[in-house]
Amino acid sequence: MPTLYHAPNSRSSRVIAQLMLMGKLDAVDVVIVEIVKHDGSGRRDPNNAHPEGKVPYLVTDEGEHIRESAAIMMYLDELFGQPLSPRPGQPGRGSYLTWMAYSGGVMEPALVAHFSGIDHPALVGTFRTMVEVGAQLEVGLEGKGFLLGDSLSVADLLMASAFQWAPHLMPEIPTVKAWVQRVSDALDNDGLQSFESEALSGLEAA
Ligand SMILES: N[C@@H](CCC(=O)N[C@@H](CS)C(=O)NCC(=O)O)C(=O)O
Repeated sequence: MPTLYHAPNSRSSRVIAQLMLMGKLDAVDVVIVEIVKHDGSGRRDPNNAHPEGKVPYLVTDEGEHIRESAAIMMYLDELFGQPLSPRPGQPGRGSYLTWMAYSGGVMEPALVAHFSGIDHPALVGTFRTMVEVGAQLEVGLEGKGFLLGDSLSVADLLMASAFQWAPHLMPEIPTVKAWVQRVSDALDNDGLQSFESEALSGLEAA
């Protein structure tokens, strides 16, 4: 069974949401760990196998170690029969890969620069800003319910998660806001919330 290192209410929560959606939460050993938060609270958990103490982190049955949300989410989707992404050669595959890479390669740096209040020419030159991210999402969602068309994919889970946890960073674009809501509606929010509460209680009791 793969092992997922997870901290409640963090970037690894989107992996839990994905596993719930696929009905595969029981097929993964979830190790709940603490992390150091931006405000300095928390701690680096010795139980976390991630070399920098981050989450999410996945160790596969073959003993491979996978870091970065996009890689972990793609791996789990593929491991469980690819219910949430187009296979190679299928329509939407290129778009899927694009959004998965764009999430960590462009959106995350732009998002962090935005909420940190950093406006440096090198950052803007390399990643652009949240204005361009919003515009890309608006174009990508034109005439579609989800990023790849009518059905939800891992790309939606990954890309929308940033705005689910930080609604104040959501672009003021009706199409984008409606899509984030659609993605939220597709998730088992009650299930996720009770999983996270239980995980938090476990950490507090330890
Ligand atoms: N790009 C990485 C970011 C991972 C990341 O920064 N996770 C945060 C949790 S939201 C973390 O583990 N922080 C603890 C730390 O930086 O020590 C991913 O998406 O997997």
